[in-house]
Amino acid sequence: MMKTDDYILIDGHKHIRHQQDIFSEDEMISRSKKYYEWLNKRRSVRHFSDKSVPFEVIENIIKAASTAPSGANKQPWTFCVVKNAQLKKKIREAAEEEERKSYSERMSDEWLNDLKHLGTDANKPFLETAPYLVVVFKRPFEIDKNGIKHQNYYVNESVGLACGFLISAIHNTGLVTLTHTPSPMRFLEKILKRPNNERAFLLLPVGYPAEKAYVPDIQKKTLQEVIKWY
Ligand code: IYR
Repeated sequence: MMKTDDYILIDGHKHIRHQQDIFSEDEMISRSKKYYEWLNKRRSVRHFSDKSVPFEVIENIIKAASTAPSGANKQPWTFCVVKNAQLKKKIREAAEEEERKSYSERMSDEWLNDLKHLGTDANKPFLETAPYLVVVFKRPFEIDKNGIKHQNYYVNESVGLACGFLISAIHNTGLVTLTHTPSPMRFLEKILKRPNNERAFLLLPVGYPAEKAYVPDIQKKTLQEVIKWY
C-alpha cells in the first residue's frame, strides 16, 4: 500500500521519495578510495582484440550511460552500435581520410608535438578490429510529430557526461575503449544515415584489449595540482 509520505506534489507534478544508501564515515573513506584506485586503472587503449563480446554487455553499458544527468532530463543522445564489418570498414576508411588531412595539414605543429608521446597517427586499424564501434550522437533539438522544433539544453555537457558514464561502464565490464575524435565528424552522420537533428559527438571502439596491448607511460596530475580548497 502507498504511504502518504511516499510522494509529494510540486506544481501538480509527482516527486517520489528518494532512497539512498548511507555509509559510515570509515566506509565512505574506504569506498571512495577503492573507487578511485579502480578507476585509475582505466587506460585509453588503441590495440584491440577482435574477440566477440556479448550483445547484452553492450546494451547494459549503454543503459548505464543513459542514466547520466542531462539538461531538463532531455537525454539528448543516441548511441549507434556498429557491429557490421562492412560499415566498420567504411567508417575506418572515411575516418582515416579525414585524419590524414588533419595530421598533414590541419593540426598545428604545437598540437602534433603535444601528441607525439601518445604514438597516434592517421591509421586507425582499431576501427575494424574492435567488435563494436559505439558512435555517440548529440541531439541539439527534437522535432515533434507536428514538425515543431524543440531545443535541448546543455547538450555538450549532457552528452559529455553520458560518455563519461559509458567509459566507466566499459571499464567495469573489463573491456577497453578509446575516445576517438576524427575531425570533422560529419561523415558519420552520412554513413549511419542519422536524422538532421543529430551531430556526431564521439566514436568509441569497444572490445577486449589485444593480447599484447601497450599504452603510453603517462601520469595524471597530482591532487595538489588539481584541487583548491576554499
Ligand atoms: N583526432 C586525432 C588526433 C588526436 C587528438 C587528440 I587532442 C588526442 O588526444 C589524440 C589524437 C586522432 O584520433 O588521432
